[in-house]
Amino acid sequence: MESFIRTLPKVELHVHIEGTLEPELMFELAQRNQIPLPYASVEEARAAYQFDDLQSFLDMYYLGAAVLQTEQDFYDLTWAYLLHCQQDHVMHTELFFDPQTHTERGVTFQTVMAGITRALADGEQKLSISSRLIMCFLRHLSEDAAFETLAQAMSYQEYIIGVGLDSSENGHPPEKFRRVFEKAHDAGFLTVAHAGEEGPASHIRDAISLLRVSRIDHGVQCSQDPALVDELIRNQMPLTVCPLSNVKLRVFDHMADHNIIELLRKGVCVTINSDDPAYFGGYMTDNFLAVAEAFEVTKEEMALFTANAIRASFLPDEEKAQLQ
Ligand code: ES4
Ligand code: ZN
Repeated sequence: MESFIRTLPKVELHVHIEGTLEPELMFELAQRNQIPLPYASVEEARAAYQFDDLQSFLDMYYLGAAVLQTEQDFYDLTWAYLLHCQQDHVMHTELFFDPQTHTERGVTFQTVMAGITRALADGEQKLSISSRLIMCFLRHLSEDAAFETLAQAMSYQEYIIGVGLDSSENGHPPEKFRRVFEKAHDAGFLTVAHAGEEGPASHIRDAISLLRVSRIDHGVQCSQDPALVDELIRNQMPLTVCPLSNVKLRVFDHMADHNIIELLRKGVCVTINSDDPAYFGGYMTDNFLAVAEAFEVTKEEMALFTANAIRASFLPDEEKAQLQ
């Protein structure tokens, strides 16, 4: 099973590029840009990655992202992630980026876009890894700030396939961004949203009905509402589940308590993803292995995660067919 999983072709649909910043690169960029870090060493940074919940992680994630300043920094970050994709047999990836994390610090939207898209173009050319980019609004910031960010994205529609919603879920329901998502839809963006990670199942229902999402990011709290699970099965609404993330952020106490295999066997279109691999202890292969170790699963079931991810991807049908 282990060697089967290592070479299994994979598709990633839920990864925050800022969450792929390994401590080694964080220190290199901190030095390059003269940014102070609260850690004395790479080892000390890694040791600090113990979280009680989503917010305790987000505080550290925004702190780490502060070392990202130049176009080259965003290139280096994205290229390092793509090398992990190559190692893990990831054929296609759909990445999130959080422009507000950077524009709030005075780094321009253009700087962020230029660095990420240059690396993704190299990934396509040199590594044959296809990709799409999804821009996330930080839900702890205002509706107005999201509208401003959407306005900036309008000039980059060639590079941004959709918009999403991330950061602190509790206290910031989908409803807060209904009008922003309406405008994004009108402009031709696809939409996704983090929902039912820590927050209630009602956030999943509201993301579907109010934000008209094509996928739910996480969505594991759907089990609180059996009628919702039935609807997810009927509609084949994809869930981009992140197993190691959910254990690190204490959504589930142990991997054996996770509901991903139960949902898969019921017929929900669940996928496996890495979320913030530099902080949660692993990339795609590590997430697949963690699931296979915690449950008695067949190779067919593990391959079904890839088949689901191909189906749930934002690629045109011809390109989906080529991945199968
Ligand atoms: C995130 Cl795990 C998670 N949840 C919500 N927002 C995020 N941003 C980066 N990682
Ligand atoms: Zn996420």
